[in-house]
Amino acid sequence: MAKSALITGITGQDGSYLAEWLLAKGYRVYGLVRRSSTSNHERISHILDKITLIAGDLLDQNSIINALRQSEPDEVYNLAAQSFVATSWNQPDLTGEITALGVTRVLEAIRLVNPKIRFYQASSSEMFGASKPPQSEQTLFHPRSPYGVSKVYGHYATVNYWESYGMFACSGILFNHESPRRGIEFVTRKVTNAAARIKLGQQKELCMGNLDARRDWGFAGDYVRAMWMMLQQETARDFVIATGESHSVRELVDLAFRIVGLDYNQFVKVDSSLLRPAEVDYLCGDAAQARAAFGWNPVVNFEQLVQMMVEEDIRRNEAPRILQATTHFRDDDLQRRDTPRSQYLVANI
Ligand code: NDP
Ligand code: GDR
Repeated sequence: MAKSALITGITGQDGSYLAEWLLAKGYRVYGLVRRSSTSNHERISHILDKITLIAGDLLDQNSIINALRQSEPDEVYNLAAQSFVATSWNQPDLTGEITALGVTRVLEAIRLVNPKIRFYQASSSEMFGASKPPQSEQTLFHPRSPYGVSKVYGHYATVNYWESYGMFACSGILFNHESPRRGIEFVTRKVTNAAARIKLGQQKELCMGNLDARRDWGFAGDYVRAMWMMLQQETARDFVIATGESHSVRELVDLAFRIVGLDYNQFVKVDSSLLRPAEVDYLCGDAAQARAAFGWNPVVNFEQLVQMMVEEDIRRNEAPRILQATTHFRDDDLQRRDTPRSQYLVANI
């Protein structure tokens, strides 16, 4: 019988790529989605007829238990989070509720419903924070934001359920990974979208924060493969997933503007209000253990990633604006597999 997986955070960047990957592997795919007054299924609109959405929220224990009972999954991928680091200083309480305690709620639901379910937790290189590169599974955690602190909680909650109950619970410590589906507030999309819009004459300048921060940026499509591979191992174990190459935000900006034939110095301004209260200066991951254990390697490099994102942002900004229609549906409508719910209207506004 086909395996089944439940993805929390299926409407996000990683959730959409992971759902595609699992469908291609023959899984029955379920996604936990929270209620929203407008539809937010853009990233999964092309697979809505192949997946089953279940209404629920990481803030609500019962809804997670219900989702597990309905989907009867072999594997749970906990990707849901308040994932934007900058927002975590403005909403530390909510970030902790979702990104930290939400992990306990999912683990506890699994323990109650079926402790044999395999569990993947989306841990983050933000947990390393101030620790010097290269960062590996042996590097000390020193988080620098309420988000990073919450991810450390989620990481150790996962370790604890494995140690306490022998559950197959593990974490991927993933470094930054991007794609044309990345949220517009994250630095890569903000930059590639601005480069495209400035090239097309739709924007005049780009205000940025710290240009000297360094990140190890990979392609999200490569990273979801590693999530799945981790749950196919014989024993639960945590792995760092990274490219091993680090670039500054300035290098990112320079490359994106060169791709559209422009000099970033003429358009980019530093705005001190975008600087963070505490910064993670230098991330560069060492994924040697994942390479040795299951042969994981990234396929897309930094230059190809930025090129792909700039090209897609040019295409999107050139096209007539696409508006997603607001559709109203009941929770049980969400679970019908046959009807795609996202309808798109095209308008020239
Ligand atoms: P996104 O921000 O794109 O997606 C986050 C998802 O979480 C969305 O589907 C969102 O739903 C959902 N969500 C937020 N709050 C809740 C809630 N209370 N209940 C249920 N669902 C909720 O993140 P990414 O796809 O980029 O990242 C996936 C995971 O990996 C996150 O946990 C992130 O912290 C972690 N991570 C990401 C890295 C990266 O570089 N992308 C690197 C390392 C870790 P909605 O659409 O309703 O907002
Ligand atoms: P990060 O990603 O905080 O690493 O977390 P983000 O793209 O937001 O920032 C990367 C670096 O760029 C600097 N920066 C700016 N960032 C944003 N967003 N906007 C700006 O204008 C700007 N100018 C400079 C930031 O200061 C930072 O140093 C991401 C998220 O996906 C997390 O969920 C995930 O866990 C980590 O990556 C790994």
